[in-house]
Amino acid sequence: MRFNKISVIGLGYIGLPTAAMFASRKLEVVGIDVNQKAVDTINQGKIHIVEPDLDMLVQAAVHAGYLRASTTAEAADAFLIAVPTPFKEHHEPDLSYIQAAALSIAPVLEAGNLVILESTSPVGATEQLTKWLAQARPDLRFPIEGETNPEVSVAHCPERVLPGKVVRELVANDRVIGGMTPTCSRRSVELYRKFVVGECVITNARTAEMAKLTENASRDVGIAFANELSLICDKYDIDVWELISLANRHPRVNILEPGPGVGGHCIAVDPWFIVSSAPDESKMIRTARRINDAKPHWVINKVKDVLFSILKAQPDRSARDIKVACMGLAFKADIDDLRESPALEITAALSIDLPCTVLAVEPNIEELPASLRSEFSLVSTEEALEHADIILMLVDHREFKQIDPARLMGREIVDTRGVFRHYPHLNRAQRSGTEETNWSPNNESINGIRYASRGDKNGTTGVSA
Ligand code: SAJ
Repeated sequence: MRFNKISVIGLGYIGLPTAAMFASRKLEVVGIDVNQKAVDTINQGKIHIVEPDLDMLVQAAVHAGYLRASTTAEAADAFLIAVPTPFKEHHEPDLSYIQAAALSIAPVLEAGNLVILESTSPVGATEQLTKWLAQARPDLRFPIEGETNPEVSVAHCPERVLPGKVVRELVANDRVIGGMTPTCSRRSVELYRKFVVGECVITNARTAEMAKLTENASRDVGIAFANELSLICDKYDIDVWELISLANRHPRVNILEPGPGVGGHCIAVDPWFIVSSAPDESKMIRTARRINDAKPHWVINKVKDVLFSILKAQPDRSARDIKVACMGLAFKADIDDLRESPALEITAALSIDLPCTVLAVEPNIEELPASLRSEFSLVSTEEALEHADIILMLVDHREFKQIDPARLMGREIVDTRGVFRHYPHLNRAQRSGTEETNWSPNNESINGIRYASRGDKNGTTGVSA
């Protein structure tokens, strides 16, 4: 079949790069989004999100006339739905965006069209999408309820690209393609072949839905293991980064990294789609979610411990005089995405709980979302390093890894990401904090950095959380 015109519904972190990728192959692409500002930005050849190389791709596609955006659906040969699937109360999946997308394209659907659901979805969602389309267009035949000769094909092809590497992974990653029928799968493969170099593996819609949820649940369980280790190490005064790097020298061990918690709109969300539909069977998946969700609270308590230690050691100071720099707000390194970010959650909680001044640093955004502006202020890395008493490292952004250790002189550090793990003197200090390393929290002889690993030794605290 010929795909002359492709429509992508939802121009976010997945939809926009996918639309640009088809356009880069000289196919006519129209992207549909409810956000007028995003539509206007894209039509100027610009982008409204931060993603490496995407700006160039979109600019080229728009200027060459292959890509444009609109708020109204129009007829096309193939429709790709890439809208959010958050969860509602009790962690149940919210399919309202998929339903809205279905209702928006239904009036322009024609016999011979292909509809692909890319949004990460609970098992059964593609079937539900097909039902919504069939209800809206009783004049067309859809691949449900034993229909042997559907006029419209429907498939699930979950996006699997990593924010920060989207452009590369869209082309290189294998795709799992689950059609409502084998023909739906084959037609979808034909479409993705326009730009996907990875393998397109065919299965059915339900298995494709579950495959995507399994990938993210597997990563969540792995991170929960690392986060649990960080708590155990804290208790035993062991450097968790060193521990993991040693264990990972075993040929069959590959432990992930601890952090301040798990963020983003995928890994912190998708495992619940399994738990909510199979609650009795999903014990490990649920426990992992809870471990990762609890980590931000643990970090908040660590900062409070550090604050109390400062006040104990310097009774002339009051908590109001203390400045806490929260380094990073995004949910992970080198992106601007604040959704479900543990760093943001921690920063907001500290600014509410503590009388201190909270300075937030996020090099990837220009300004704070309006809802946060009254809670804390956004400052540059430079300003934070100049004024902070406590440096709380929350995201391992490129800029933070380049901080000169000498700039940390006299500050208390809580490093949830191991950003400073490669500074040998800090690591030595973390391990012992004793004379053995010629270091103590009150002795600033090693680059003058006050940095202890865990616990409150000698009255001053720094933590590698
Ligand atoms: N994180 C850790 N430790 C680690 C790895 C990650 O704390 O060792 C944290 C990150 O800091 C972040 C969160 O986990 O807060 C999630 O980050 P991530 O890089 O693991 O994943 P996402 O959410 O950016 O993208 C994931 C990817 N899924 C897998 O790797 C299995 C991606 O391929 C998916 O396309 C994406 O979810 C999605 O859209 O579902």
